[in-house]
Amino acid sequence: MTTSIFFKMFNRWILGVALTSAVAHAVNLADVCTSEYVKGVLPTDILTGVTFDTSATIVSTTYNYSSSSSDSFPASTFDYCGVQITYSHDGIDGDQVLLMCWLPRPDRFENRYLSTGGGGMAINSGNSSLPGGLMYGAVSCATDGGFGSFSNDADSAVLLANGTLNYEALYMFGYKAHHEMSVIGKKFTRNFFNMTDSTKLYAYYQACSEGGREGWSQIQRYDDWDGAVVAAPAFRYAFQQVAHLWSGLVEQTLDYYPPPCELEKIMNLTIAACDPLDGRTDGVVSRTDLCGLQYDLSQTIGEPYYCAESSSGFKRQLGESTTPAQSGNVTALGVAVAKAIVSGMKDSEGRQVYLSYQPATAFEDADTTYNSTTNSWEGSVSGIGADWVDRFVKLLDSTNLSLDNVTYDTLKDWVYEGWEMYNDVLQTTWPDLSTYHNAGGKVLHIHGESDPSVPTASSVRYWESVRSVMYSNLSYTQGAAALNEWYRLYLTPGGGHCGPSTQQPNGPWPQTQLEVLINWVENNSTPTTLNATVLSGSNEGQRWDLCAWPLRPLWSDNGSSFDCIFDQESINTWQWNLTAWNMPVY
Ligand SMILES: *[C@@H]1O[C@H](CO)[C@@H](O)[C@H](O)[C@H]1NC(C)=O
Ligand SMILES: *[C@@H]1O[C@H](CO)[C@@H](O)[C@H](O)[C@H]1NC(C)=O
Ligand SMILES: *[C@@H]1O[C@H](CO)[C@@H](O)[C@H](O)[C@H]1NC(C)=O
Ligand SMILES: *[C@@H]1O[C@H](CO)[C@@H](O)[C@H](O)[C@H]1NC(C)=O
Ligand SMILES: *[C@@H]1O[C@H](CO)[C@@H](O)[C@H](O)[C@H]1NC(C)=O
Ligand SMILES: *[C@@H]1O[C@H](CO)[C@@H](O)[C@H](O)[C@H]1NC(C)=O
Ligand SMILES: *[C@@H]1O[C@H](CO)[C@@H](O)[C@H](O)[C@H]1NC(C)=O
Ligand SMILES: *[C@@H]1O[C@H](CO)[C@@H](O)[C@H](O)[C@H]1NC(C)=O
Ligand SMILES: *[C@@H]1O[C@H](CO)[C@@H](O)[C@H](O)[C@H]1NC(C)=O
Ligand SMILES: *[C@@H]1O[C@H](CO)[C@@H](O)[C@H](O)[C@H]1NC(C)=O
Ligand SMILES: *[C@@H]1O[C@H](CO)[C@@H](O)[C@H](O)[C@H]1NC(C)=O
Ligand SMILES: *[C@@H]1O[C@H](CO)[C@@H](O)[C@H](O)[C@H]1NC(C)=O
Ligand SMILES: [Ca+2]
Repeated sequence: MTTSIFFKMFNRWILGVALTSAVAHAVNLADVCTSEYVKGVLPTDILTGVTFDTSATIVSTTYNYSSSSSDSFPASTFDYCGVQITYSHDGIDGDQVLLMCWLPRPDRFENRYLSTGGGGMAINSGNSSLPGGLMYGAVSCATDGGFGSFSNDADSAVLLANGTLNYEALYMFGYKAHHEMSVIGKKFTRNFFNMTDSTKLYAYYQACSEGGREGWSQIQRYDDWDGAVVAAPAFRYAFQQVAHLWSGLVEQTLDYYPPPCELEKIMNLTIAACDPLDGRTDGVVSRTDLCGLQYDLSQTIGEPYYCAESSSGFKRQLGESTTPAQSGNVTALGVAVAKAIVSGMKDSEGRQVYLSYQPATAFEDADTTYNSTTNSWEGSVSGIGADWVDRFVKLLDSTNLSLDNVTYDTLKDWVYEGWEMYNDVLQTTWPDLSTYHNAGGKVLHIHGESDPSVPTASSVRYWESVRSVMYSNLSYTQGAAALNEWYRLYLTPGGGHCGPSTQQPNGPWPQTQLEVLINWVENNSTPTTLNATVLSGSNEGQRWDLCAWPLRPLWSDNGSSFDCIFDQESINTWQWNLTAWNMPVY
């Protein structure tokens, strides 16, 4: 037996004794958080076609790091070893991918690994998602996707020149970078902590929005994780990004650019009218489906609105004019714009192209801007929608897409082009999750019911696609029950995009989502309902137990009891019939 094998076995023996006798001769963070130790445990042979630049490894120790409370995890304080890993893909000149991993103190390590993701067009959230894993004893990592640095977004890397895609960057963004990070991060974790092959390393994922899409890109292909929290995923990408342009195009087509205050008033009145429909008047519309069935936005016509003058610091610095005070009465045209937005993208023949935001949601994509030269409100183009059409559909390095001459059919064409171009890489709606499911993987899928950026119905549509594809031989109720054994979807009443909404601050948010997932995976404790809490405002700390789809919430006994009920008529409102297509839209 060679010396090194002897040492490995000896170490395992020592570790085994330490674990069973629970008298660990504690290894300090300082002992192992050194450049030499880290370089020695990098898993340099784990992936074919990948070469590590070991010498570029950066290692640093941080003590008493204090992480404040966020929407996705509570506050915590911990020590960690920060490791930046550098690797490249063989055969690509100048290629360089960075991973940032935070490793817990050895006595705080709980045999867990966590991958984290990005938002918008970013594949990471800087270091800001890493504390969410450290607090549960998980090594936590983020990737830069190979886009040049942790602060470079994918859209800055995806074009080599006008007309020429950078396919490596595209596929790294689409799904490749996350798979590589999980494979490397898990093995690195095992090596760093001297885990024996027979010791289980629990692997997790947690992210929202684009990060939610990234999560699904893995769940649809691999079995790298035991569990994943995916919130408000920006998937069905070709539809999702073009849909951001719908509100602006509705205004242009109806030739009415409502002052933001007018749409805000329509939303406020909708929230007030629909709040009690869920059985409790608490400022939260827990049943946007009942709102859509029972409230007609026309009832807001003629109601007076007022918003004081305002300005953002940014605009002030540029010496631009502030947003003036706005007052008036809600107009029939304003309501027509709001109704067209809520009824979703249609083509020129009125056929449904895509689904939309729920009633009682902010009209974020519809924001007009004030022109102080003409003293009038002008349309603006959604930045992320423009970015998508310019760079990914037209392949032009430009971000000033204009809606001039654009019609409802143009949007439909852009959806179709993007769908065909990126069906295998960014669309991210593959509905057969057998690989992940057969390996025992769990999914906790969360979506704010009043999300103004990724339509809540988008998540419902995907859950239903998975149910109908994977359990096609079962009845609706049986299929739903079978799916809920391992993939559960929770809509969060009053919730906005990746957190509580400012318009319904009494609404809850499932802050301890990762802890719930860990308990489900490691202790088989199924979250029949999902623990959520009101995170601010007058009801701060109030506990809610969120219902798993397809059950819907309803307060009874004058708002004292919160039930989860089956309501077919409400479920139907979430099932959009996309009649513009002769292809299935998963
Ligand atoms: C971390 O905080 C603890 C408790 O406040 C303190 O005892 C310890 O000295 C601190 N460690 C460092 C390295 O600052
Ligand atoms: C992320 O964490 C690492 C390790 O502590 C640190 O070196 C780096 O500066 C952090 N990045 C940012 C943007 O704070
Ligand atoms: C792993 O084992 C090595 C000895 O081979 C030891 O130096 C190191 O401290 C151990 N690492 C941990 C995290 O316990
Ligand atoms: C909408 O409601 C919010 C919260 O009550 C309030 O701050 C805002 O001024 C209202 N907007 C309008 C246009 O009335
Ligand atoms: C709004 O309606 C009220 C009556 O309800 C009317 O007195 C007022 O002039 C209207 N304001 C505007 C700006 O049209
Ligand atoms: C405001 O309107 C004027 C006149 O139509 C136009 O020239 C100018 O570009 C507009 N300003 C902005 C910021 O769009
Ligand atoms: C790429 O296309 C955009 C939009 O047409 C144009 O503004 C830009 O100058 C082009 N870039 C190059 C390098 O040709
Ligand atoms: C878009 O931006 C490019 C430069 O990036 C410029 O050449 C072009 O004129 C702009 N187009 C419009 C419609 O503003
Ligand atoms: C819109 O169409 C008109 C008439 O065909 C044309 O003159 C104009 O250049 C077009 N605008 C854009 C931005 O394509
Ligand atoms: C339905 O199909 C699944 C997957 O193919 C299979 O495991 C299950 O036994 C089938 N159930 C019935 C009732 O046929
Ligand atoms: C529910 O979540 C809150 C924080 O949002 C947490 O304080 C509480 O311990 C959790 N309850 C359970 C039973 O997990
Ligand atoms: C879609 O069609 C089905 C069957 O025709 C119907 O039950 C459902 O209500 C429709 N959904 C919507 C949102 O219109
Ligand atoms: Ca309510």
